[in-house]
Amino acid sequence: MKRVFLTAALVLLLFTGCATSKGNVYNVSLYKAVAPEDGVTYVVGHRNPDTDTVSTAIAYATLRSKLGFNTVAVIPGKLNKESQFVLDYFKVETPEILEDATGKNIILVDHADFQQAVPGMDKANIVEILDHHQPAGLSFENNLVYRSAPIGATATMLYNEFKVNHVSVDRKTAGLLAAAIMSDTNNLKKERTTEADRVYLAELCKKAGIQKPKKFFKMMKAEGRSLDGLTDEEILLTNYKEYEFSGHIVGIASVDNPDDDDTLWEFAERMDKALAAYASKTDAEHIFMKLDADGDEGQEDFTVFLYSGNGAEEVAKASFPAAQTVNGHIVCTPKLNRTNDVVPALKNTYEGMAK
Ligand SMILES: [Mn+2]
Repeated sequence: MKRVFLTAALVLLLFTGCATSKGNVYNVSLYKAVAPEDGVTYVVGHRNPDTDTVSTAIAYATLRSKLGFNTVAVIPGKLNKESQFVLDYFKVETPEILEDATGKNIILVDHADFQQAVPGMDKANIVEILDHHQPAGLSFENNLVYRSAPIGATATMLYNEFKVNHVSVDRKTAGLLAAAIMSDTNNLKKERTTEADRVYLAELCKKAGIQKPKKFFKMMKAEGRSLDGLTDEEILLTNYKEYEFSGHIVGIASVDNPDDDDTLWEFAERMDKALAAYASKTDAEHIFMKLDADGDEGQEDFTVFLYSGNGAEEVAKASFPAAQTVNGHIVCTPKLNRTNDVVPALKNTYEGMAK
């Protein structure tokens, strides 16, 4: 009987990874190894922040604070409407904006790419990265903790951090993380959604008191999609990221057609102009926008692929050879996903140009 108990205890210990009252020894050791001698460490996500990036910055600062580390969440710029809705809904205060990362101790969440980071990040002391994207040619002088996983949301990795550290997730944090998983996976419908995203989302919804996840997701999306009061440039920047492909700096925006399809082509014209105007304000050589629209009854949803910059049209056409031309615009059916379709296709085209 005694032996059975001992074996059970040992197995439990192995699975929990040496839990202590202060959390998991292994993880806490990692945090300690990178903790700056003094001062605060800031957690920050990518520019033009989305719900995953904001929620994970807040959640990670909460977790590390509970483990005794001086960690503060900041945001890289103004929140989009969806994220603002989520923070308001769970009564979470909006973090301060970090304008310049120079000389600061930093944890990056939801990106591993200077092109998408707060200015000055190349002169910051980056101690940790937690991300679910492909790393983009970063190199560091110092050693750091770098965790990356090919899953639906950084929020899924974050919830896992709470679990392995044996820190319970409060209602607000659970709400932020649940919303983030829904947002990044389009409520578990995106291709890169994993079993972990599914299982964790269900657990988080329970903890957050979200009884009807589908209804919550719809409400969140409706708030996010509302373009009321936004300028065309703000619409463009609602979901905009910059990348570097073979030495070319490239911006990719993603927007949903806000109204019914009658106004789609008018909206596309407006966005065309917004792209051209924004092109003069950024370092990006080419800017693209995937404008997603609903198909007619029984038809597939599609993407209108807009572009701006010298040579951008050729890149767009070479990247999507199967696209059709409708009303003078490049149209891809079924609709494109930025991570799975647009980024690899453009990357490939620029690589080909470099040869
Ligand atoms: Mn994300």
